[in-house]
Amino acid sequence: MPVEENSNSLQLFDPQIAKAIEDEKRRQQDKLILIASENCVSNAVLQAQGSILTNKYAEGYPGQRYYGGCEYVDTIEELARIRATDLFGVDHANVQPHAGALANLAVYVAVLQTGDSVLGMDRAHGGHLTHGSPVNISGMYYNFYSYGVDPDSGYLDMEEVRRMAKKVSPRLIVAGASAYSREIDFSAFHDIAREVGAYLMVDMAHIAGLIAAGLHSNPAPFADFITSTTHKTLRGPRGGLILCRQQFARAIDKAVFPGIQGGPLMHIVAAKAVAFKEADTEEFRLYQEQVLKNSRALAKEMIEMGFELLTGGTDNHLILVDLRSKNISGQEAESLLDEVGITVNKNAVPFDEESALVTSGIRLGTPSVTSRGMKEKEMETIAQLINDTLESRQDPLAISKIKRTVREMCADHPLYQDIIS
Ligand code: DSN
Repeated sequence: MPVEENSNSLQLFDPQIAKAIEDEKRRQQDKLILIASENCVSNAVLQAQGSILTNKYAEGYPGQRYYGGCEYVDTIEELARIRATDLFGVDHANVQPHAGALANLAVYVAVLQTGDSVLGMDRAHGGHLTHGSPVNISGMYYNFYSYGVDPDSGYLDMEEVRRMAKKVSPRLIVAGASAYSREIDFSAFHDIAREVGAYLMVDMAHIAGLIAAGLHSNPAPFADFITSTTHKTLRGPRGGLILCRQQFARAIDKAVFPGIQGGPLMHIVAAKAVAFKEADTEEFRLYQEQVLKNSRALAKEMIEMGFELLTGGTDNHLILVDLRSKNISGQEAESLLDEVGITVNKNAVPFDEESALVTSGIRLGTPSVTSRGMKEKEMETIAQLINDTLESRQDPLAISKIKRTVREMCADHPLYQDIIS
C-alpha cells in the first residue's frame, strides 16, 4: 500500500489509537485545564509539528550535518535559532533539546565535572526535579545544595541564597522554579554568582512566554545560560531550548549533540520556529497580559473565598494554594476537582508534612484557559466552582450542578474550531 494511502487512514488502520486521540481531544475540550505548565497550541504549530519533517535525520547543525538532503531543514533550524535569539535578546540559541530536562542536563554537561557543587532551589519549595533532586541525574552526578523560601513570607530569601552560595562555593547557581508565584530577581542572582565566582543558569521554562512579552524581567543580561521548555506559557510544541552568550555557544552545541542527544526532531524544531514567530506579535503580548490579569483575578477571588495562597498572591501565571486550613489534601482536592471537570495538580507547599504523592496544596495556572479566551469574569466563576466543589464534596446534587456549569463554560470557549460541543 502506498504510504500516503496508509497514513491517511489512522481511523481505519488503527482505530484504538484514533479513538484515544479523539477521547483526549474531547477531554481537553470538556475540562477547564488549570495545570500551570500546560497550554493549547495554535493550528500553525500543530501543522508544523505533524508534518513530514518527522521523516528526516539531521544530526549536527545547519551547514554541518552528518546526513545528505538537509538543505530545507537547515533553513528551518536557522530560522528557529534566529527567531529565538531575537525574541529573548541573546547571542546564541540551541533549539534541539527534546525537553526542558535535557536542556538543563546539556548545560550541566557543558560546564560541570561530575561531583561539582551546584546550588539550586529546593524542589519542596518550588524548584524542579532537574535542579538536583536525588532521584534525577542532576542529583546523582553533581553535588547539589539547595536554597528555599522564607518560612513566613513564602518569598525567595536572597540572603539565604547568598549565605548558601558563600558556604558551598558552587560552580553553578540555578535560578528558576516550577511552583513559585513571584517575580524572580535575576539581577540579585547574578550579583551572588559573581561574588562567589559561579556561573548563573536561569531555567525560565514556566515564565518564558511572559518574558518574551516583556511582562517579566528578562534574564538575558544576567545569566550565562538560560534554559526553557517551549510548551508552557510560550505556547509552542513540547520541547526544550537553551540560550547563552557567544563564548559558550560551542560548548552548549557540543553538549546537546553529540553529548546527550542524537538526531534533532526537525518537525518539533519547525514548530518551535512557528511559536517564536507567534511570540513576536502584538496578539501574543495581549494574550500574556490576559494570562496575568486572569491569574491575579483568580488569586483575589480565591483569597476572598478563604483560601490561603503562598506569598498571598501572584506576579505570574500561577498560584499555589495551601489547603491545610481547609482540611483536605492536595491529592484529594486534585481528584475531586477533576471529577467535576477542573484539572489541577496537587503540589507540595514549602515545609509540607505530607508526602509528594499526597501534598498539602494545589497549583493553579491560567495559560490554557486564557488561550481559550477566558477572562477575569470566568476566573471568578472558576474560584467559586473550586470552593463549591471542595465544600460540597458530600452533596451529589451540588456536584452535578458544578459539572454542568463547567461543561457550559467549556462549550462557550472551544479549544479548536473543529470541536463542536
Ligand atoms: N512538570 C513541569 C511542571 O508541571 O511544572 C515542569 O517540568
